[in-house]
Amino acid sequence: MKVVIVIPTYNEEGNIGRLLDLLALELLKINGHEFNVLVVDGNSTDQTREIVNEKSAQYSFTHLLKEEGKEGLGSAYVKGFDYAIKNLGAEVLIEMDADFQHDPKDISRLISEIDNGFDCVIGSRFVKGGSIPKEWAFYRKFLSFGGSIFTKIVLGLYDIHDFTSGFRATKVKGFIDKIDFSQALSKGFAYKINLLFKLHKLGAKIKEIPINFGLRDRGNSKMEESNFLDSLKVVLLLRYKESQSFFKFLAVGFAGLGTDFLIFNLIRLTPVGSKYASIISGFIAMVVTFLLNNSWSFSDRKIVSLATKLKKFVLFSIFSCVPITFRSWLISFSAHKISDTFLVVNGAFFVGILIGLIWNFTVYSRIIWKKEKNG
Ligand SMILES: Nc1nc2c(ncn2[C@@H]2O[C@H](COP(=O)(O)OP(=O)(O)O)[C@@H](O)[C@H]2O)c(=O)[nH]1
Ligand SMILES: [Mg+2]
Repeated sequence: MKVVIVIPTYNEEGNIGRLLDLLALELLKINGHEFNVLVVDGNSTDQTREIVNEKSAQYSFTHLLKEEGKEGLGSAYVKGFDYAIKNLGAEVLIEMDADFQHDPKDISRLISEIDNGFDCVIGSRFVKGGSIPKEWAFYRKFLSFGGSIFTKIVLGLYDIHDFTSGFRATKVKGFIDKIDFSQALSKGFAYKINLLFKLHKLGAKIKEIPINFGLRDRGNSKMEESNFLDSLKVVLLLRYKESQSFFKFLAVGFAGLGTDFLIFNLIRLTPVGSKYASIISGFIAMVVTFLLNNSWSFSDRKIVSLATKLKKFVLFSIFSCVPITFRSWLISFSAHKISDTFLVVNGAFFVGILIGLIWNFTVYSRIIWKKEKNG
């Protein structure tokens, strides 16, 4: 396969030349793949570019992509991926730092897991056998490890341990090429969480292999102070976007209840009477919630044609009656079997509402507004 190792740099004159020398030796040892190295330089003010140019005269696998300025790690990778796919025919992309915190010897281990059929392989610091530098100050260890635990819980990705590792290999076809990078939530370091989350959503088979994350060899860290807040923002935004349909569905539910109540009381006062008023208001509320869910809560999977709309509305109405019927049964059952008191009956009422919410949301999102695969 054609593998491109993308290395972003900013003022790495002390490291990049030696890293390319080492890569030249290491890559020779890996059989069956064609390697290129793409250095994406954020307009370094030191000799980084000159050194990369010299090395590319020496090693034909070395390429330099020049950015106009230092625009963040995420930006550098997006440009690098794009260039690697279009100009170097990349089938697998490797993300790697220039400062020897990632051991070039581990590249063969990343690649062999790709060969084993995985779509994304993470050089992980937080699985058995992996490590972060013991020299790191406590707060840095805490932020790094705690950040991954936090991300894992908030995003519900319990099988991933290291969300921000900068050392990963990912297949292009079906994965990187399916991602719309213009929608990325961060231009900085937090793009890593964003990208991994999207790969997971695309169904990528993800494997973590342990790495010992070293100390930076020369030069200083190029990371911005704002990384922590930026990562927090990305994690929370991803969560919100994931659950957006649910929050909107709740709001629509309330709007439906309000409509029902209002129309019921308006019609009740006319000669129609209470009994028919509740049937009419219930039906109108059903139509309103259906239309609001269609154009708002599930707008990404909107039903457009009239025929499908009618068909789905009938389904919607039938399914929506299930929790209402279940709730009345639960209330009368509890009243008979336990006791007909305020607490028991209202307890049953709320349990019924809760189960109804879960039922309705599941049916709406899985059946009525079902997501089309690869759509
Ligand atoms: N092109 C580009 N490279 C960057 C930028 N920020 C960091 N880098 C490079 O990305 C890699 C990781 O950054 P580093 O400073 O080592 O991060 P740390 O290990 O978290 O302290 C290094 O090779 C940096 O030179 C940037 O804004 N643009
Ligand atoms: Mg580093």
